[in-house]
Amino acid sequence: MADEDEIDLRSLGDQELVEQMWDDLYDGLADEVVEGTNILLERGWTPYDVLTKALVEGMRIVGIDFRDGILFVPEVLLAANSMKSGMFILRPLLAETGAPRMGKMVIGTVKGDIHDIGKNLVSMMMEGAGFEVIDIGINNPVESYLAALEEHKPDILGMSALLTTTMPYMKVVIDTLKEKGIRDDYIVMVGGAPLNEEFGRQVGADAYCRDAAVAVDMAKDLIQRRHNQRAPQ
Ligand code: B1M
Repeated sequence: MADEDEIDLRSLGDQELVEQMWDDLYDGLADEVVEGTNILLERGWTPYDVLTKALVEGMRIVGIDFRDGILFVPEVLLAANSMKSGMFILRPLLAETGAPRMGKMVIGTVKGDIHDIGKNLVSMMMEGAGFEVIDIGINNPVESYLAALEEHKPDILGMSALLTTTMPYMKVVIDTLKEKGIRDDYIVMVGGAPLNEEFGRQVGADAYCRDAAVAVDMAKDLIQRRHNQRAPQ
């Protein structure tokens, strides 16, 4: 009986398929999200379009119902895992642009915060744009950031936060860099849904990034400016 109810994703037009993928992501159906991702790629969609129009938009819808108390943590976790299954397919495709090496970034989600989808997406897009990315994961205390900076000597430190309760921790990290006299050794970029430009300025970051595409543009721009500043006149 269940088989009869199953939708043949290949029989759907592009828009219908994308909308079905939003539903499948909402329902946490990872296999279906993977199949939809593959079908769109076979139809010539760019990995970036699949990512933004199918997966990110699907997660935006999940976010609304989570906020409104229609979905709860277990369901949202399943949705997040489905999204990650789709991202797993897109990651190598986004990374294989053959772009020249642009610089190095250490990125992590701040202490107290376990949201990682946005951070992972930024990592993928940065890799695709030619950056080397060291992802130190979630729930990072200042010590983890310091250790990663010391070990990898990146050009950029990226921090992500999705909770209003965890975003102030970015200031703790930046203030610690200042205390140690190493703040200006790095470009500091911050992002996450509850942040904005004003917050970025207040905590002393070099840039607030609304999304992953903006993060890439900002990173390129700031690296270029640094090169120009350091070039002999
Ligand atoms: Co959480 N959660 N969650 N959650 N969750 C939010 C953030 C929330 C807004 C939902 C809501 O109420 N509408 C709300 C926060 C409210 C607030 O702070 N005011 C919330 C809450 C309350 C919670 C819990 C407290 C729930 C609970 O336990 N009762 C709990 C907290 C756990 C913790 O961290 N300690 C919790 C747990 C979870 C799950 C584990 C179930 C799951 C996370 C799974 C995972 O990440 N592996 C989850 C999810 C999935 C969400 C929502 C639905 C989706 C987040 C997401 O992945 N978005 C989210 C609702 C929402 O954001 N609308 C919500 C998609 C992603 C692509 O977007 O992360 O914004 P985003 O990233 C973007 C940009 O922000 C930017 O680029 C990205 C790509 O374009 N960006 C950067 C992000 N980081 C960047 C870093 C950069 C640059 C750009 O560095 C340079």
